[in-house]
Amino acid sequence: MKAYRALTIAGSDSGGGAGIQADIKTFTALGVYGTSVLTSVTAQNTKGVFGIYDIPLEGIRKQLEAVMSDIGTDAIKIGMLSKKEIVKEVASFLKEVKGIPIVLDPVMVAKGGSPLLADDANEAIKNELFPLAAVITPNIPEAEALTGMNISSIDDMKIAAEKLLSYGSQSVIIKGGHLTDTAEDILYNGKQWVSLPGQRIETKNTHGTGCTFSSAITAELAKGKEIISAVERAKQYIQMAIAGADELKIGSGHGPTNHWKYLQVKGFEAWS
Ligand code: PXL
Repeated sequence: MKAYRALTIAGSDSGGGAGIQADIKTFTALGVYGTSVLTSVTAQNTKGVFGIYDIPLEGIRKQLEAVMSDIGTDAIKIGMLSKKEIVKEVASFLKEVKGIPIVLDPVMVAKGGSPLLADDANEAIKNELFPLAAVITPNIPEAEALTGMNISSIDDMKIAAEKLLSYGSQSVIIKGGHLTDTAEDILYNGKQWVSLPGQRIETKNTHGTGCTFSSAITAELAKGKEIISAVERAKQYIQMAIAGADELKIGSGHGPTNHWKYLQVKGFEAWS
């Protein structure tokens, strides 16, 4: 037996609900061995972001080299990259890594609205990293910022998905959770449209939802699943994590989602 491996390249959330903490909890819950390359350290809790400290470029490259030269990985997730220089450093390393699916979550703001990346990082992410990605996972505000269009319906989501796909990733998922009457996500790979209907769950405890969803996709791709079934499994995982969030009672602000819920309901499914 050999464990599947997933690498997250992302920021640290000291509060444990988002960033690499969410990613590694999710990888673990889905039976995948997680490694991490930290890009920034945030001082954060459920109430807000109190500081962002970027890791020096050399430290990012050394972490990438350390993980990949020994452990390797079956899939890679990219989350918070706070500035253009970090995007370029990560992209220059990943251009040489062939045949490993990359899930790119174009993280822009934290739950409470604090920006997590510099304005000029967006263009760099689009130009340097989208072409390397198996899938990108923007939410509606991120898709609006990346395409420059307003998105207020499923039809708008489809137009935005086509536009985003033209920037070079193999597929695009736009997460519909910010549309008022639906939590439907749309997946497009240039040939097929897949609708992932959601169930809107009323809770303020949704901190780290985007990180958790994209790392669940990464874990499933690491196990060798095709993109559509990986995304369907990840959607189940995140729906359960949100549905179970209020049970945790962590912090007094926007609490984390429940990374164990899927395990409680489905049991442990490593190497399935
Ligand atoms: O969910 C976006 C995100 C990504 N990465 C880090 C974060 C957050 C949101 O708070 O803290 C480190």
